[in-house]
Amino acid sequence: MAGFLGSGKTTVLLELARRVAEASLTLAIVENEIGEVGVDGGIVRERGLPVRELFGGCVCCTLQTGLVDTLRALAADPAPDWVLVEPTGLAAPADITTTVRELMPDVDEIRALTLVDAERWETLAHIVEPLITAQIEAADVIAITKVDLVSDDALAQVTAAVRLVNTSAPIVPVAATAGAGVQGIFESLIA
Ligand SMILES: Nc1nc2c(ncn2[C@@H]2O[C@H](COP(=O)(O)OP(=O)(O)OP(=O)(O)O)[C@@H](O)[C@H]2O)c(=O)[nH]1
Ligand SMILES: [Mg+2]
Repeated sequence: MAGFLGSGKTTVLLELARRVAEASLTLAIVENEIGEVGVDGGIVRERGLPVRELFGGCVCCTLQTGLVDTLRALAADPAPDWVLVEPTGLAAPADITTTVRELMPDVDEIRALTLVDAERWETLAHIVEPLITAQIEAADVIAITKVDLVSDDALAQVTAAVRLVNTSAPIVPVAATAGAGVQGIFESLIA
């Protein structure tokens, strides 16, 4: 799962976790925390979900071996059907999927879900364009989040801009605080 800081990753992750459980699939969550305190890990744990936290860097670069070690430990525990990984908002998902693919050949499927913040698209697409572009390019599924906060025109503009960068991934509009659209993400991920 990728998406800039504050784009809605934890919110979507919790909603996705519910759907995974409803489908009678087992799940583990890995949170890559910024700083010393496990903010998102705490939120996930409060919901009664199993979570492991990785501190002190980003799983897309300095913590790649930490992520693989954590995934190996999960796989032995016994292996869950799904592992949802929330990296930091600065992560490039291609680096993560390449590493896991190379070092963990037993993992059946790896899907990159990228979140694009509709409300802050104009701002972020300018300020951090290379990062946002890399996140969208690497995505197997793209969720445009916070659509409840923008007009239909603005949503159409973001969708068109995202489609130019990634011509094939499904694009799902989402208002995750209300749970809307998350079923579409789940279905696209398992398709
Ligand atoms: N209105 C609205 N707010 C949302 C939506 N999704 C997330 N938010 C809000 O956006 C803020 C950030 O959401 P998070 O889920 O914490 O985002 P994140 O990407 O995990 O953030 P970091 O882990 O800090 O990078 C929170 O205040 C959420 O309640 C949405 O679909 N609609
Ligand atoms: Mg988060």
